[in-house]
Amino acid sequence: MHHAKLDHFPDDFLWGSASAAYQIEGAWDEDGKGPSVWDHFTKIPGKTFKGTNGDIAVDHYHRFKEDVALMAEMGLKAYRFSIAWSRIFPTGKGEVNEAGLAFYEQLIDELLKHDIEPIVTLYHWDLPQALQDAYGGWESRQIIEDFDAYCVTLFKRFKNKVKYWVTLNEQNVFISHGYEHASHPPNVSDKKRMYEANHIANLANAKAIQSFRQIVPEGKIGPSFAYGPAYAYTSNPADVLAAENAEDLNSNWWLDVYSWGVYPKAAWKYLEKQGLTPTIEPGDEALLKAGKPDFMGVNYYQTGTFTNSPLDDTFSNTKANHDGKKGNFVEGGIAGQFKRKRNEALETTNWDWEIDPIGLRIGLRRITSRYQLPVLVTENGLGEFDKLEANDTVNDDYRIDFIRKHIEQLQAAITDGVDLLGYCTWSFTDLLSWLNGYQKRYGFVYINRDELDEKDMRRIKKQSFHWYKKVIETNGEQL
Ligand code: BGP
Repeated sequence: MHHAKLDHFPDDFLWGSASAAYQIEGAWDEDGKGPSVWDHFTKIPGKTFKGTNGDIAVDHYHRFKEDVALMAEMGLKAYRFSIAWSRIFPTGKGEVNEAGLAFYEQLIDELLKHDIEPIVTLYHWDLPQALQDAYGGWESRQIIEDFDAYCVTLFKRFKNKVKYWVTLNEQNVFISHGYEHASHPPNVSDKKRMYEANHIANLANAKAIQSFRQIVPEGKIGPSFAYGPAYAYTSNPADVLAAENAEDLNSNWWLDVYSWGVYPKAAWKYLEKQGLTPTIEPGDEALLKAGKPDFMGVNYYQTGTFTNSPLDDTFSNTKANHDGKKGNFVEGGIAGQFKRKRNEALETTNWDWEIDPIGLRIGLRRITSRYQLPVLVTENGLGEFDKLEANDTVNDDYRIDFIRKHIEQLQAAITDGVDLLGYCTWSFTDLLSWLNGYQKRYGFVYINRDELDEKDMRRIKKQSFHWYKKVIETNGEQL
Protein backbone atom coordinates (compact mmCIF):
# COMPACT_ATOMS: atom_id res chain seq x y z
CA MET A 1 0.00 0.00 0.00
CA HIS A 2 1.38 3.40 -0.92
CA HIS A 3 0.15 6.46 0.91
CA ALA A 4 0.10 9.97 -0.55
CA LYS A 5 0.44 11.33 2.99
CA LEU A 6 1.54 9.60 6.14
CA ASP A 7 -0.16 9.90 9.54
CA HIS A 8 1.87 11.50 12.33
CA PHE A 9 3.22 9.51 15.23
CA PRO A 10 0.81 9.87 18.17
CA ASP A 11 1.72 12.59 20.69
CA ASP A 12 2.22 10.06 23.47
CA PHE A 13 4.31 7.71 21.32
CA LEU A 14 6.89 5.89 23.46
CA TRP A 15 10.25 6.56 21.83
CA GLY A 16 12.34 4.13 23.79
CA SER A 17 15.30 1.87 24.04
CA ALA A 18 15.83 -1.49 25.73
CA SER A 19 18.22 -3.73 27.66
CA ALA A 20 18.24 -6.90 29.77
CA ALA A 21 19.64 -7.44 33.26
CA TYR A 22 22.23 -10.10 32.48
CA GLN A 23 23.54 -8.19 29.50
CA ILE A 24 24.25 -4.93 31.32
CA GLU A 25 24.19 -5.15 35.10
CA GLY A 26 27.23 -7.16 36.17
CA ALA A 27 27.42 -7.42 39.98
CA TRP A 28 26.45 -11.03 39.46
CA ASP A 29 26.73 -12.01 43.12
CA GLU A 30 26.33 -8.68 44.90
CA ASP A 31 23.81 -7.60 47.53
CA GLY A 32 22.39 -11.06 48.01
CA LYS A 33 21.78 -11.97 44.37
CA GLY A 34 21.63 -15.71 43.75
CA PRO A 35 23.15 -17.35 40.65
CA SER A 36 21.04 -17.64 37.51
CA VAL A 37 21.20 -20.28 34.80
CA TRP A 38 23.22 -17.85 32.68
CA ASP A 39 25.80 -17.42 35.43
CA HIS A 40 26.39 -21.16 35.11
CA PHE A 41 25.94 -21.66 31.37
CA THR A 42 28.46 -19.02 30.31
CA LYS A 43 31.13 -20.83 32.33
CA ILE A 44 30.78 -24.02 30.24
CA PRO A 45 33.77 -23.98 27.87
CA GLY A 46 32.89 -23.30 24.24
CA LYS A 47 29.37 -22.01 24.80
CA THR A 48 29.90 -18.27 24.29
CA PHE A 49 32.13 -16.21 22.04
CA LYS A 50 35.61 -16.19 23.60
CA GLY A 51 34.07 -17.41 26.85
CA THR A 52 32.45 -14.05 27.59
CA ASN A 53 30.01 -13.74 30.46
CA GLY A 54 27.98 -11.13 32.32
CA ASP A 55 29.83 -11.20 35.65
CA ILE A 56 30.70 -7.55 35.17
CA ALA A 57 28.96 -6.83 31.85
CA VAL A 58 28.90 -3.04 31.39
CA ASP A 59 28.64 -2.39 35.13
CA HIS A 60 25.21 -0.80 34.91
CA TYR A 61 24.47 -1.99 38.46
CA HIS A 62 26.96 0.56 39.77
CA ARG A 63 26.61 3.16 37.02
CA PHE A 64 22.85 3.23 36.48
CA LYS A 65 22.59 6.92 37.44
CA GLU A 66 25.12 7.86 34.80
CA ASP A 67 23.24 5.73 32.25
CA VAL A 68 19.88 7.26 33.13
CA ALA A 69 21.41 10.73 32.91
CA LEU A 70 22.41 9.92 29.32
CA MET A 71 18.86 8.71 28.59
CA ALA A 72 17.53 11.98 29.99
CA GLU A 73 19.97 13.98 27.88
CA MET A 74 18.72 12.12 24.84
CA GLY A 75 15.11 12.84 25.76
CA LEU A 76 14.13 9.17 25.84
CA LYS A 77 10.42 8.71 26.57
CA ALA A 78 10.62 5.07 27.67
CA TYR A 79 13.23 2.62 28.85
CA ARG A 80 12.65 -1.10 28.79
CA PHE A 81 14.81 -3.13 31.19
CA SER A 82 14.48 -6.49 32.87
CA ILE A 83 14.49 -7.52 36.50
CA ALA A 84 16.78 -10.36 37.51
CA TRP A 85 14.56 -12.87 39.30
CA SER A 86 17.49 -14.09 41.41
CA ARG A 87 18.10 -10.58 42.79
CA ILE A 88 14.56 -10.62 44.17
CA PHE A 89 14.48 -14.28 45.21
CA PRO A 90 18.07 -15.58 45.34
CA THR A 91 16.84 -19.18 45.28
CA GLY A 92 13.84 -18.44 43.10
CA LYS A 93 11.25 -18.55 45.89
CA GLY A 94 10.83 -18.12 49.61
CA GLU A 95 12.24 -15.09 51.34
CA VAL A 96 12.45 -11.88 49.34
CA ASN A 97 15.78 -10.06 49.09
CA GLU A 98 14.99 -6.45 49.95
CA ALA A 99 18.31 -5.22 48.50
CA GLY A 100 17.26 -6.54 45.11
CA LEU A 101 13.93 -4.75 45.20
CA ALA A 102 15.67 -1.58 46.41
CA PHE A 103 18.03 -1.58 43.42
CA TYR A 104 15.18 -1.65 40.93
CA GLU A 105 13.20 0.88 42.93
CA GLN A 106 16.10 3.31 42.72
CA LEU A 107 16.36 2.73 38.99
CA ILE A 108 12.63 3.26 38.49
CA ASP A 109 12.67 6.42 40.62
CA GLU A 110 15.61 7.75 38.67
CA LEU A 111 13.73 7.17 35.40
CA LEU A 112 10.54 8.78 36.69
CA LYS A 113 12.50 11.78 37.92
CA HIS A 114 13.45 12.36 34.28
CA ASP A 115 9.96 11.62 32.90
CA ILE A 116 11.11 8.38 31.34
CA GLU A 117 8.40 5.70 31.31
CA PRO A 118 9.76 2.45 32.78
CA ILE A 119 8.81 -0.69 30.85
CA VAL A 120 9.63 -3.66 33.06
CA THR A 121 10.41 -7.09 31.64
CA LEU A 122 9.72 -9.73 34.26
CA TYR A 123 11.76 -12.47 32.63
CA HIS A 124 14.63 -12.02 30.21
CA TRP A 125 16.09 -15.52 30.43
CA ASP A 126 17.98 -15.45 33.74
CA LEU A 127 16.12 -18.16 35.65
CA PRO A 128 17.38 -18.69 39.21
CA GLN A 129 19.75 -21.66 39.04
CA ALA A 130 18.19 -23.01 42.23
CA LEU A 131 14.90 -23.67 40.40
CA GLN A 132 16.73 -25.39 37.56
CA ASP A 133 18.43 -27.62 40.12
CA ALA A 134 15.32 -28.22 42.24
CA TYR A 135 12.88 -29.29 39.55
CA GLY A 136 14.26 -28.66 36.08
CA GLY A 137 12.99 -25.07 35.72
CA TRP A 138 10.54 -24.72 32.82
CA GLU A 139 10.01 -28.48 32.68
CA SER A 140 8.00 -28.57 35.90
CA ARG A 141 4.55 -27.12 36.49
CA GLN A 142 5.85 -25.95 39.86
CA ILE A 143 7.37 -22.99 38.02
CA ILE A 144 3.90 -21.62 37.25
CA GLU A 145 3.34 -20.95 40.95
CA ASP A 146 6.88 -19.73 41.61
CA PHE A 147 6.93 -17.37 38.64
CA ASP A 148 3.55 -16.04 39.68
CA ALA A 149 4.74 -15.40 43.26
CA TYR A 150 7.78 -13.53 41.93
CA CYS A 151 5.63 -11.45 39.56
CA VAL A 152 3.08 -10.69 42.25
CA THR A 153 5.87 -9.39 44.51
CA LEU A 154 6.92 -6.98 41.77
CA PHE A 155 3.35 -5.99 40.83
CA LYS A 156 2.63 -5.09 44.45
CA ARG A 157 5.85 -3.20 44.98
CA PHE A 158 5.84 -1.18 41.76
CA LYS A 159 2.17 -0.95 40.76
CA ASN A 160 2.02 2.77 41.44
CA LYS A 161 5.20 3.51 39.53
CA VAL A 162 5.18 1.19 36.52
CA LYS A 163 2.40 1.06 33.95
CA TYR A 164 3.92 -1.12 31.19
CA TRP A 165 5.04 -4.68 31.89
CA VAL A 166 6.44 -7.43 29.70
CA THR A 167 5.98 -11.02 30.90
CA LEU A 168 8.36 -13.35 29.04
CA ASN A 169 10.99 -12.10 26.65
CA GLU A 170 11.16 -14.18 23.49
CA GLN A 171 9.75 -17.41 24.82
CA ASN A 172 10.24 -18.83 21.32
CA VAL A 173 13.96 -18.10 21.55
CA PHE A 174 14.77 -19.21 25.08
CA ILE A 175 12.73 -22.39 24.64
CA SER A 176 14.07 -23.39 21.21
CA HIS A 177 17.67 -22.46 21.99
CA GLY A 178 17.47 -24.00 25.44
CA TYR A 179 15.77 -27.28 24.58
CA GLU A 180 16.39 -27.92 20.88
CA HIS A 181 19.68 -26.34 19.87
CA ALA A 182 21.38 -26.59 23.28
CA SER A 183 22.81 -23.14 22.69
CA HIS A 184 21.13 -21.58 25.74
CA PRO A 185 20.59 -23.00 29.22
CA PRO A 186 19.62 -25.65 30.17
CA ASN A 187 21.72 -26.95 27.26
CA VAL A 188 19.26 -29.62 26.12
CA SER A 189 18.51 -31.01 22.68
CA ASP A 190 15.19 -32.85 22.83
CA LYS A 191 12.13 -31.72 20.91
CA LYS A 192 9.61 -33.50 23.11
CA ARG A 193 11.00 -31.81 26.19
CA MET A 194 11.03 -28.53 24.29
CA TYR A 195 7.32 -28.61 23.50
CA GLU A 196 6.46 -29.66 27.05
CA ALA A 197 8.55 -26.85 28.57
CA ASN A 198 7.05 -24.40 26.11
CA HIS A 199 3.51 -25.28 27.14
CA ILE A 200 4.41 -24.78 30.79
CA ALA A 201 5.91 -21.39 29.93
CA ASN A 202 2.62 -20.51 28.20
CA LEU A 203 0.74 -21.36 31.37
CA ALA A 204 3.13 -19.33 33.51
CA ASN A 205 2.70 -16.38 31.16
CA ALA A 206 -1.09 -16.61 31.38
CA LYS A 207 -1.09 -17.02 35.15
CA ALA A 208 1.05 -13.90 35.64
CA ILE A 209 -1.31 -11.90 33.41
CA GLN A 210 -4.27 -13.19 35.40
CA SER A 211 -2.69 -11.99 38.66
CA PHE A 212 -1.77 -8.67 37.07
CA ARG A 213 -5.45 -7.97 36.32
CA GLN A 214 -6.21 -8.17 40.06
CA ILE A 215 -3.27 -6.15 41.31
CA VAL A 216 -2.58 -3.57 38.58
CA PRO A 217 -5.96 -3.05 36.89
CA GLU A 218 -4.84 0.19 35.25
CA GLY A 219 -1.59 -1.26 33.90
CA LYS A 220 -0.75 -2.78 30.53
CA ILE A 221 0.93 -6.14 30.09
CA GLY A 222 2.04 -8.42 27.26
CA PRO A 223 4.77 -10.83 26.21
CA SER A 224 7.66 -9.86 23.89
CA PHE A 225 7.80 -12.19 20.95
CA ALA A 226 10.76 -12.59 18.56
CA TYR A 227 8.80 -12.26 15.36
CA GLY A 228 10.40 -13.08 12.03
CA PRO A 229 7.55 -13.02 9.50
CA ALA A 230 7.83 -15.83 6.93
CA TYR A 231 8.11 -15.19 3.17
CA ALA A 232 7.80 -17.65 0.32
CA TYR A 233 10.97 -17.95 -1.74
CA THR A 234 8.99 -17.94 -5.00
CA SER A 235 5.35 -17.67 -6.05
CA ASN A 236 5.32 -21.42 -6.65
CA PRO A 237 2.39 -22.56 -4.46
CA ALA A 238 4.60 -25.27 -2.93
CA ASP A 239 6.90 -22.53 -1.62
CA VAL A 240 3.93 -20.47 -0.45
CA LEU A 241 2.69 -23.45 1.51
CA ALA A 242 6.17 -23.95 3.00
CA ALA A 243 6.07 -20.33 4.20
CA GLU A 244 2.64 -20.97 5.75
CA ASN A 245 4.10 -23.97 7.54
CA ALA A 246 6.95 -21.85 8.83
CA GLU A 247 4.62 -19.06 9.98
CA ASP A 248 2.52 -21.61 11.88
CA LEU A 249 5.35 -23.56 13.49
CA ASN A 250 7.71 -20.64 14.15
CA SER A 251 5.30 -17.86 15.06
CA ASN A 252 1.59 -18.69 15.34
CA TRP A 253 2.51 -21.54 17.67
CA TRP A 254 3.12 -18.79 20.23
CA LEU A 255 1.12 -15.81 19.02
CA ASP A 256 -2.17 -17.75 18.77
CA VAL A 257 -1.75 -19.08 22.29
CA TYR A 258 -0.98 -15.64 23.72
CA SER A 259 -3.91 -14.03 21.95
CA TRP A 260 -6.56 -16.75 21.78
CA GLY A 261 -5.41 -19.50 24.14
CA VAL A 262 -5.30 -22.13 21.36
CA TYR A 263 -2.57 -23.72 19.24
CA PRO A 264 -2.77 -23.43 15.43
CA LYS A 265 -4.51 -26.49 13.96
CA ALA A 266 -2.20 -27.67 11.18
CA ALA A 267 0.90 -27.29 13.34
CA TRP A 268 -0.79 -29.16 16.21
CA LYS A 269 -1.82 -32.05 13.99
CA TYR A 270 1.62 -32.30 12.45
CA LEU A 271 3.34 -32.34 15.85
CA GLU A 272 0.79 -34.82 17.18
CA LYS A 273 1.79 -37.28 14.47
CA GLN A 274 5.40 -36.80 15.48
CA GLY A 275 4.50 -37.52 19.12
CA LEU A 276 5.66 -34.03 20.07
CA THR A 277 2.54 -32.25 21.30
CA PRO A 278 2.61 -31.16 24.95
CA THR A 279 0.50 -32.68 27.70
CA ILE A 280 -2.69 -30.69 28.16
CA GLU A 281 -4.30 -30.99 31.58
CA PRO A 282 -7.84 -30.03 32.57
CA GLY A 283 -7.97 -26.30 33.18
CA ASP A 284 -5.06 -25.46 30.87
CA GLU A 285 -7.17 -24.08 28.07
CA ALA A 286 -9.23 -21.93 30.43
CA LEU A 287 -6.05 -20.49 31.97
CA LEU A 288 -4.51 -19.78 28.55
CA LYS A 289 -7.68 -18.01 27.46
CA ALA A 290 -7.63 -15.91 30.62
CA GLY A 291 -4.11 -14.69 29.80
CA LYS A 292 -4.95 -12.43 26.89
CA PRO A 293 -2.45 -9.56 26.78
CA ASP A 294 -3.15 -5.82 26.43
CA PHE A 295 -0.57 -5.52 23.68
CA MET A 296 1.75 -7.72 21.70
CA GLY A 297 5.40 -6.92 22.32
CA VAL A 298 7.39 -7.47 19.15
CA ASN A 299 11.14 -7.93 18.94
CA TYR A 300 11.94 -7.57 15.28
CA TYR A 301 15.29 -8.14 13.64
CA GLN A 302 14.64 -9.93 10.35
CA THR A 303 12.25 -11.97 8.25
CA GLY A 304 12.76 -15.57 7.11
CA THR A 305 12.36 -16.91 3.57
CA PHE A 306 11.27 -20.48 2.91
CA THR A 307 11.05 -23.00 0.15
CA ASN A 308 9.35 -26.35 -0.27
CA SER A 309 11.02 -29.28 1.48
CA PRO A 310 10.00 -32.86 0.62
CA LEU A 311 9.80 -35.58 3.28
CA ASP A 312 13.07 -37.14 2.22
CA ASP A 313 14.87 -33.80 2.14
CA THR A 314 18.34 -33.74 3.58
CA PHE A 315 20.19 -30.62 4.62
CA SER A 316 22.62 -29.55 7.25
CA ASN A 317 21.46 -28.27 10.60
CA THR A 318 21.15 -24.52 11.02
CA LYS A 319 24.42 -22.98 12.06
CA ALA A 320 24.34 -19.51 13.54
CA ASN A 321 27.04 -16.94 12.94
CA HIS A 322 28.52 -15.88 16.26
CA ASP A 323 31.79 -14.32 15.16
CA GLY A 324 30.70 -11.67 12.68
CA LYS A 325 32.46 -13.32 9.73
CA LYS A 326 29.98 -12.80 6.95
CA GLY A 327 28.77 -15.95 5.22
CA ASN A 328 29.12 -18.33 8.17
CA PHE A 329 25.37 -18.82 8.64
CA VAL A 330 23.95 -22.14 7.43
CA GLU A 331 20.20 -22.23 6.74
CA GLY A 332 18.25 -25.17 8.18
CA GLY A 333 14.69 -26.43 8.02
CA ILE A 334 12.37 -29.33 8.77
CA ALA A 335 12.01 -32.07 6.14
CA GLY A 336 8.44 -32.17 4.88
CA GLN A 337 7.68 -28.67 6.19
CA PHE A 338 10.08 -26.00 4.94
CA LYS A 339 13.64 -25.16 4.19
CA ARG A 340 15.07 -21.72 4.89
CA LYS A 341 16.74 -19.88 2.03
CA ARG A 342 18.71 -16.71 1.87
CA ASN A 343 16.56 -13.89 0.47
CA GLU A 344 18.56 -12.45 -2.40
CA ALA A 345 16.55 -9.22 -2.38
CA LEU A 346 18.04 -8.29 1.00
CA GLU A 347 21.43 -7.17 2.27
CA THR A 348 22.83 -8.79 5.38
CA THR A 349 24.75 -7.64 8.44
CA ASN A 350 28.17 -9.05 9.26
CA TRP A 351 26.37 -11.63 11.40
CA ASP A 352 24.30 -12.67 8.36
CA TRP A 353 21.04 -11.17 9.62
CA GLU A 354 18.91 -10.00 6.69
CA ILE A 355 18.12 -6.30 6.75
CA ASP A 356 14.43 -5.87 5.99
CA PRO A 357 12.62 -2.73 7.20
CA ILE A 358 9.48 -3.50 5.18
CA GLY A 359 9.34 -6.87 6.95
CA LEU A 360 8.65 -4.97 10.17
CA ARG A 361 5.60 -3.34 8.63
CA ILE A 362 4.43 -6.68 7.26
CA GLY A 363 4.77 -8.26 10.70
CA LEU A 364 2.90 -5.45 12.44
CA ARG A 365 0.15 -5.69 9.85
CA ARG A 366 -0.18 -9.46 10.30
CA ILE A 367 -0.49 -9.12 14.07
CA THR A 368 -3.01 -6.32 13.74
CA SER A 369 -5.21 -8.19 11.28
CA ARG A 370 -5.05 -11.55 13.03
CA TYR A 371 -5.31 -10.50 16.67
CA GLN A 372 -6.65 -6.93 16.73
CA LEU A 373 -4.15 -6.03 19.43
CA PRO A 374 -2.07 -2.89 19.92
CA VAL A 375 1.64 -3.49 19.35
CA LEU A 376 4.69 -2.29 21.24
CA VAL A 377 7.96 -2.78 19.40
CA THR A 378 10.09 -3.92 22.32
CA GLU A 379 13.32 -4.47 20.35
CA ASN A 380 14.78 -3.55 16.98
CA GLY A 381 18.32 -2.62 16.13
CA LEU A 382 21.57 -3.33 14.38
CA GLY A 383 24.43 -5.35 15.84
CA GLU A 384 27.66 -4.26 14.18
CA PHE A 385 31.36 -3.73 14.76
CA ASP A 386 31.82 -0.09 15.80
CA LYS A 387 35.08 1.77 15.74
CA LEU A 388 36.15 4.17 18.43
CA GLU A 389 37.96 6.97 16.65
CA ALA A 390 39.96 10.02 17.67
CA ASN A 391 38.37 12.42 20.15
CA ASP A 392 35.98 9.75 21.35
CA THR A 393 33.84 9.65 18.25
CA VAL A 394 31.94 6.69 16.81
CA ASN A 395 30.55 7.26 13.34
CA ASP A 396 27.80 4.66 13.17
CA ASP A 397 25.96 6.11 10.20
CA TYR A 398 25.06 2.52 9.13
CA ARG A 399 23.06 2.22 12.38
CA ILE A 400 21.32 5.53 11.75
CA ASP A 401 20.43 4.33 8.28
CA PHE A 402 19.09 1.02 9.64
CA ILE A 403 16.93 2.59 12.35
CA ARG A 404 15.71 5.39 10.08
CA LYS A 405 14.43 2.91 7.52
CA HIS A 406 12.64 0.93 10.20
CA ILE A 407 11.03 4.05 11.67
CA GLU A 408 9.80 5.00 8.19
CA GLN A 409 8.06 1.64 8.01
CA LEU A 410 6.56 2.19 11.46
CA GLN A 411 4.99 5.39 10.24
CA ALA A 412 3.64 3.59 7.19
CA ALA A 413 2.26 0.85 9.46
CA ILE A 414 0.51 3.44 11.63
CA THR A 415 -0.97 4.93 8.47
CA ASP A 416 -2.10 1.43 7.47
CA GLY A 417 -4.01 1.17 10.76
CA VAL A 418 -1.60 -0.46 13.21
CA ASP A 419 -2.17 0.70 16.79
CA LEU A 420 1.47 1.23 17.72
CA LEU A 421 2.25 2.21 21.31
CA GLY A 422 5.96 2.73 20.96
CA TYR A 423 9.33 1.72 19.62
CA CYS A 424 12.22 0.51 21.74
CA THR A 425 15.52 0.17 19.98
CA TRP A 426 17.94 -2.52 21.00
CA SER A 427 19.89 -1.20 22.79
CA PHE A 428 20.63 1.98 24.73
CA THR A 429 24.24 1.28 25.68
CA ASP A 430 26.43 -1.40 24.16
CA LEU A 431 26.11 -4.60 26.12
CA LEU A 432 26.94 -8.28 26.23
CA SER A 433 25.46 -10.15 23.32
CA TRP A 434 24.53 -13.55 24.80
CA LEU A 435 26.56 -15.69 22.42
CA ASN A 436 28.51 -13.04 20.49
CA GLY A 437 30.53 -11.31 23.17
CA TYR A 438 31.00 -7.54 23.32
CA GLN A 439 32.13 -6.92 19.76
CA LYS A 440 28.59 -7.13 18.37
CA ARG A 441 27.47 -3.66 19.42
CA TYR A 442 23.92 -2.31 19.36
CA GLY A 443 23.94 0.83 21.50
CA PHE A 444 23.59 4.57 21.02
CA VAL A 445 26.24 4.76 23.71
CA TYR A 446 29.59 3.07 23.18
CA ILE A 447 31.06 1.25 26.15
CA ASN A 448 34.80 1.21 26.24
CA ARG A 449 35.43 -2.47 26.89
CA ASP A 450 35.96 -5.55 24.79
CA GLU A 451 35.86 -9.34 25.18
CA LEU A 452 38.97 -9.77 27.24
CA ASP A 453 39.63 -6.32 28.67
CA GLU A 454 37.18 -4.34 30.78
CA LYS A 455 39.23 -1.15 30.25
CA ASP A 456 37.57 1.87 31.84
CA MET A 457 34.05 1.17 30.54
CA ARG A 458 33.56 4.85 29.91
CA ARG A 459 30.38 5.88 28.15
CA ILE A 460 30.78 7.57 24.77
CA LYS A 461 27.91 8.99 22.74
CA LYS A 462 27.86 7.69 19.18
CA GLN A 463 26.61 9.65 16.15
CA SER A 464 23.35 7.73 16.42
CA PHE A 465 22.81 9.15 19.92
CA HIS A 466 22.53 12.69 18.57
CA TRP A 467 20.42 11.54 15.65
CA TYR A 468 17.84 9.65 17.76
CA LYS A 469 17.66 12.63 20.13
CA LYS A 470 16.47 14.74 17.19
CA VAL A 471 14.00 12.05 16.11
CA ILE A 472 12.44 12.10 19.57
CA GLU A 473 12.45 15.90 19.79
CA THR A 474 10.54 16.15 16.52
CA ASN A 475 8.27 13.15 17.33
CA GLY A 476 9.56 11.30 14.29
CA GLU A 477 9.17 14.20 11.85
CA GLN A 478 12.90 14.62 11.30
CA LEU A 479 14.51 11.38 10.31
C1 BGP B 1 17.08 -10.72 21.24
C2 BGP B 1 17.21 -10.67 22.74
C3 BGP B 1 18.13 -9.61 23.21
C4 BGP B 1 19.31 -9.33 22.34
C5 BGP B 1 18.97 -9.29 20.86
C6 BGP B 1 20.16 -9.25 19.95
O1 BGP B 1 16.83 -12.03 20.84
O2 BGP B 1 15.97 -10.49 23.36
O3 BGP B 1 18.46 -9.91 24.54
O4 BGP B 1 20.42 -10.06 22.67
O5 BGP B 1 18.17 -10.38 20.50
O6 BGP B 1 20.65 -10.54 19.74
P1 BGP B 1 22.16 -10.89 19.71
O7 BGP B 1 22.71 -10.40 21.00
O8 BGP B 1 22.21 -12.37 19.59
O9 BGP B 1 22.73 -10.22 18.53
